[in-house]
Amino acid sequence: MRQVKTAECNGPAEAFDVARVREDFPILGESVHGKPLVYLDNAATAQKPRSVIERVAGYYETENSNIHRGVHRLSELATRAYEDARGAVRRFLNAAQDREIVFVRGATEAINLVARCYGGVNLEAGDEVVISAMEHHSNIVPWQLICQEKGAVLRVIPVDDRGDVVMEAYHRLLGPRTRIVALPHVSNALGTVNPIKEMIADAHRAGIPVLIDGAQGAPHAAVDVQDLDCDFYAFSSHKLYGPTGVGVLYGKAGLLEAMPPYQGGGDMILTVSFEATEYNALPYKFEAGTPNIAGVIGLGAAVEYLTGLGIEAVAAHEDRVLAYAVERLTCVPGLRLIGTPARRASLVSFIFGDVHAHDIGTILDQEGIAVRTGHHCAMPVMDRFGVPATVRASFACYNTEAEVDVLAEGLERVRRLFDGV
Ligand code: 7TS
Repeated sequence: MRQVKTAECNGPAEAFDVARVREDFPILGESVHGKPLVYLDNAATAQKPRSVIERVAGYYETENSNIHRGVHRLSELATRAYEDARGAVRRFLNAAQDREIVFVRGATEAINLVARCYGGVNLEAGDEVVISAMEHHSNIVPWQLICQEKGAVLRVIPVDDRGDVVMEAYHRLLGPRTRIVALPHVSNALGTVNPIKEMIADAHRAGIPVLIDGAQGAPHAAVDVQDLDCDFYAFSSHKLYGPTGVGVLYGKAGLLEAMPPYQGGGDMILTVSFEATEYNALPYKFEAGTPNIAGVIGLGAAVEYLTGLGIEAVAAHEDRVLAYAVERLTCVPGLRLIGTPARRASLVSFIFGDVHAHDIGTILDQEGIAVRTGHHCAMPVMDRFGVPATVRASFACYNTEAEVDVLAEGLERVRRLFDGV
């Protein structure tokens, strides 16, 4: 991720062979309506490389067993593979300890866990939770729920016309009643990369912990939770080339230790009697019940895949494609970008004349192009920019400038069908 000021179209990076990367993803060979698939909906979910697909299949074929409880061989294998994935995620985030990595169902569950277990014990009537005006609903509603329960107040950092948070307003919102700040690393609706390191430091100066919603961040940038010094970092496996139904909550050990469990059940206990239950150590205290074992192991393979490509190389490649997309789309008459932030990553959102986003998406689909249309689960962002919906093209390691050209040509087809737009 870097400053996107001028577009560059330098052709393939020396260090990054996108044609070879594409061969790792079987689905990219598919046709849609007789056209080669152009998959530009990666912010919703990324495609899976063969190594992830084969790892999940291999688990079911040779290791399938429940974890942590068995003395038999298969259970040992499955447990080792599951815990190895935790180690891979720890290294990926540069967390200090494996026990700071909690496997959950996804970013949504990670945020709900923190809202309920941290917010549940730290919020009182009149306390404040600070979020931004560019949140995905999953970093709004969990906080609304806990605020309503506790009589606490949700405070919202405004976003300027470019789609950047207004830092002076943020600083004003950090007050004596602020108990937690929750921010997106990257906006799923605007593509804004927030200055999270600076914002975390600002909150910490006031003694306030920070949760980063990294659903759109972790797949596109090297994340070092110790360097960022964030208190919590949440992301989903499926946006990072891994399986659905699994995600990660990173939390500083001290904070996780002090929080009550999220759910009760097997594996999260040491001893149970009808009088009292002693909870298990981290991270198991937060992993009640049989987890998504195959999903976690698949996530481990996805992290290894991305690390093998080199997250910096992937980010540089994506930035190049993104800069080209911004330049190309800016030249399309009648097209208006929604969000022109100082730093952008991985996606562009736009409207095109007065054609409804869904119509655009349907016409593009006929050309084999997958984009997302709608409010992107970020209705307050749509309100802020006065639009009901946008078209969003979002990029991953396997996308190319040639695919951006196909998108631009698809938009010309929209123009012809809608009589000049
Ligand atoms: N936070 C952000 C910033 C997101 O973009 C998403 C999903 C989530 C949280 C929730 O992730 P989940 O895996 O738990 O559902 N965003 C999108 C999207 O933009 N289109 O589909 C899902």
